[in-house]
Amino acid sequence: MLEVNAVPSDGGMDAESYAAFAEQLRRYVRERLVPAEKEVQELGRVPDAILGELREMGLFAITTPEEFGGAGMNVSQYVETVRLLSYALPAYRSIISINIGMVCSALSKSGTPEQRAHWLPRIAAGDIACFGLTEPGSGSDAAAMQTTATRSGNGYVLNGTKRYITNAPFARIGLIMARTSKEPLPKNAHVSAFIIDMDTPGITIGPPDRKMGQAGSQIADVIMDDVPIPADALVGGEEGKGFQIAMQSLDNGRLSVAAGATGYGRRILDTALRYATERKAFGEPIANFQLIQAMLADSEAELYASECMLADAAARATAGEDVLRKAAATKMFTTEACGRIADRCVQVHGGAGYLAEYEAERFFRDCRIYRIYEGTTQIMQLVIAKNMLREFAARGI
Ligand code: COS
Repeated sequence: MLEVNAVPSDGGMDAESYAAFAEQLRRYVRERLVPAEKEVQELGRVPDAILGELREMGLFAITTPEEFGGAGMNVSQYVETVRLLSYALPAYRSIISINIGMVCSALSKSGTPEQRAHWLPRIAAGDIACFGLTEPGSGSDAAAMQTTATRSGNGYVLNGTKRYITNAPFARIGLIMARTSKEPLPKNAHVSAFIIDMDTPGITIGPPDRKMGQAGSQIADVIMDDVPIPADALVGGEEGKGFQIAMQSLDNGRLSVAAGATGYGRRILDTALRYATERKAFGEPIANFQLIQAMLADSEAELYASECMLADAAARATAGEDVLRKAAATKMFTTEACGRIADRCVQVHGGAGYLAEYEAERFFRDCRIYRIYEGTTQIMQLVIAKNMLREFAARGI
């Protein structure tokens, strides 16, 4: 059973209000979101009634500063909130986290005061946002994007296609990365970030992609054909900052994916535990058998390690530390661990684990993407190693 953890309150909501919010969320997840999972999967999206409740509870505004109508949570509180939410179907995290974890964090860190005042209250009020970095020809190699933002009159014109864009079918706001220079520039300064209204003429959304798991979370192409946008859509008001802005959002997004994998991992382990105590073989519950216990114990140890890494990386980010390397390490470890836990959950279920009728099969499919999106495990390895080597070169032995 997922407990609410004590989290640092520095610079965020006061500790008592956060604890009350987290306890309310923990109950809501169990009593409302988990029972509604079947409906979300069948509908293929989070129903409007639940979206309304999430808005009502302020979940779209958890990290928005108080001056713009939000709760002003710090990174630790945000990450703990995502972990608690992720005890239920991943579609709930997807719809909240792209808004607040990626778009809101990019605007809060890098937006001009006017951009913050215009967009943050909209996100806080529940307008859904999407994050446009990946393209048909560039995923891990994000800086090789082909989408262009060409100066035109007082603004820009966007052309290109973004792919696998979570929330695109419902998004009203888009953070779109595009080239403002045809030639690649050092430090990827050919990339700029733009914050736009998704109903701008020239934008079309492809049909939702069919995928392996995470039913209820939708991804689709965003196709931009001569999309006119004003000059003040340029995030931070300066060209060339888009790659940095995207990478900073990804540091936050990677902690959110790690929180997703850790929260869902706890749900998966609880399900395996329940099944092991209910299912009988050789005249007794299979939980009595030591080889089943080994799978449960390995999963518990890995989840505990995940929870500790997540809490530590988030606390460091809350304290203002640059967590690039730790966010990558946390994303890598927690998502790989979640995959192993889901695999063991299937194994504990035996033949039933292979049937769609049991949740184990769905968990196995749902968590596979954690190791891929917002940076694959292999990209996490590169980020960790590059930064270790750089630090070593700077400090010597
Ligand atoms: N925060 C702030 N700035 C950052 C940053 C971060 N986390 N990471 C990079 N930058 C900036 C820095 O200015 C950096 O220059 P320095 O390293 O000299 O400071 C510059 O960007 C270039 O960074 P880097 O050299 O690491 O860029 P590369 O072109 O080598 O690309 C990878 C690095 C492959 C790690 C990057 O493209 C990446 O993370 N790819 C995965 C993309 C991804 O996660 N896609 C999923 C999409 S969202 S579902």
